Formats: sequence, structure tokens, C-alpha cells
Amino acid sequence: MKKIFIRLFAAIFGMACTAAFAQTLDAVKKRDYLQCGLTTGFAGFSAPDDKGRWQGLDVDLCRAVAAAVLGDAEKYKAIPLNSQQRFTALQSGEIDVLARNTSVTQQRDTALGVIHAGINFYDGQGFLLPRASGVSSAKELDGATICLQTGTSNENTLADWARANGIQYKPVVIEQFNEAVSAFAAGRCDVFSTDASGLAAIRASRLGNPDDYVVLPELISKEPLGPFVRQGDDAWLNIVKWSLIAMMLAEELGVSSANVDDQLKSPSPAIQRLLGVTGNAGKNLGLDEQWAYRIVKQVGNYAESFERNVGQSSPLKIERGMNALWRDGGLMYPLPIR
Ligand SMILES: N[C@@H](CCC(=O)N[C@@H](CS)C(=O)NCC(=O)O)C(=O)O
Repeated sequence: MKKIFIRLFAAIFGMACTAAFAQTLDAVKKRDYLQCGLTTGFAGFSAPDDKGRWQGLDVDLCRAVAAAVLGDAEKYKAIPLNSQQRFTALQSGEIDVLARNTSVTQQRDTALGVIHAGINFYDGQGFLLPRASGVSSAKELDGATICLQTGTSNENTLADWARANGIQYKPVVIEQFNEAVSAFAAGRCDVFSTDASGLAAIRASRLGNPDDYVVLPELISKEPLGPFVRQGDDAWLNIVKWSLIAMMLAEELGVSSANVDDQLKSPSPAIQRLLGVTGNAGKNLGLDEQWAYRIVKQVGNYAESFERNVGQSSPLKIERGMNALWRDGGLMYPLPIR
């Protein structure tokens, strides 16, 4: 009798949980577009082009999820958020996914009710300053005025680093990105500090002649950047997580937007499973079996997205470095689909 009761309870509880977990997927399907939290405009990662179309490595993550879930990479709405606004927007349900140069930290992954769904860019905090300053190492920054943006992990990281290295500095902390950059450009601070990716974006697109500015060689922290979702919706977490993995796995397996149709005939079991020719990876995610095929076809693999947005085909010209695949000496290690 007791056993039957426990089974009944488990079944009802299981159904209730499944319903709760399916929330975001159902909401996105019903709405027929994804609400994607991005920056207010950050070249290479998430910024509108001259036609108002959002472009970037982070935008491609939104497009990948939209392609997987809704069949069309363009079925997403860009929600621009500054650093301060981003977690509230996710917590409150204003966005379905936060895809915006957000560092994974223990506190964010636990206490904020949000959770990361992978890493799409390994980074570190650095310093940008005018070349004319003659400064060539972060050790020379004693006495500097340093611009930062409110609501970033950069504030605490800089404070920790300065304390550990006996460096005195004056922080100028500004809420809006544009204002923070303008303050730096106008010489209100000697240095701008944020993730190196952000510094590359600022240098390439916001400051007149990029060659008049240098990014110092030292990175003072680890900044693993990745998409976040709300805690408590594992089905949705899996969709975002595996959409990103699918892009990396496609790179690893040599599947690109250009050859994906030919690759449907590949004899490789791993490619067949990725593209839904065999297996049930789609069903396991609550999607159809072409979810990853559409990601690669419409968005491209991770290498294509990287090169187009932030790599050698972009003004940022960021090296793959830590963001290369593991087999090429980087940290990107796509989990297997099987
Ligand atoms: N990775 C750091 C910093 C990310 C960040 O928010 N950086 C700022 C300064 S470059 C930014 O992206 N601003 C863009 C905006 O607010 O639209 C974090 O997660 O706190």
C-alpha cells in the first residue's frame, strides 16, 4: 500500500515538475519568437549593423536557439540590456535567454536564480589606454584613473587585483556603456577596464583611429563568458546548452553551413547523429530531429561564427587562442551527441 502511494506521489510530482520545466519552451513556441537579452551595442558580440540587424557572436547564439526551436534563425527579438539590467530581465521573464558577454561566477550561478548554459567565449579582464601614454604594462598603472561600467564583475576584479599588487587607482564607474566609453574617449579617465573582448570591441568601433590605443598584454582574471537561463527549467537549459554545443561539434566534425547538405549523406555516425539522420537527440530535447541541421545551415558552426564576427574576417581580429577547439590547443571541448 505504502509503495503504491509513493509511486502515485512520484508520478504526480513528476508530471508537475515536467510542466513547470517546460515553461520557457512552451512560451517561446506560443509566442513564435525568442526574446534574447543582448548588450546595448557591442561590436562583434552584439550590435546592430547599419540596416538595424543585430550581428555578433552572442547574437548567433540567439539565432541558433531560434533555429533549433522555431525553425528560423531570424525568429528572435533583440532586447538590449546594460550590465546592470541584465539579471533582473532574466529573473523577471522579460527575456528567455541572456546572451551577453556575461562571466560565469559561483555567485551568479547560485544566488541569483540564474544558471549558465555553457561558455561561448573564454576571456579575461584587461586594460585599454591611449598609445601616447607610453604605458606598456599594467604594473605601471599606479595612480591611474580607471573607467568601468556599473553592474560588471570588472569592478571587484580590479579592486582585488589592485589590492594584491599594491596599486592605487581612482575608479570612475558609469552605468551606461556609451557614456563610459565617451568618458574614456574624452580623457576623463586614463584607462578603460573590462573583458579583453570588450576592449577589442571599443578599440575597433568607438574611438576613431584604433591604432591610437593599446590593450595591455596582461589579463588580470578569468572571464568565462556564456549564455544564462533561469534556474528550474532544465528542459530549456538543455536546449540552450546543446544549441551551443551543436555549433562547436559541427566545427569539430567538419560540418559547416556550406557543406551541411552534403554531410547529410556522410557515413560518420557522429555526423549522422548531429544532423538527425540517426538517433533521437532532437526528441530528447523536446524538438524535432532537424534542430542541429538548421543551426548549422542557418547560423554556421562555431568557427564560422567566430571568424565572421570577431575573428580575422572582422574588424576585431581576435585570435582563436583559448577559444580554439581542444584539439587545436584551445578550451572548446564539445560534448558528444549520443
Ligand atoms: N564579463 C563582465 C563584464 C561584462 C560587461 O557587462 N561589460 C560591459 C562593459 S564593456 C558591457 O558589456 N557593456 C555593454 C552594455 O552595457 O551595453 C561581467 O559579466 O560582469
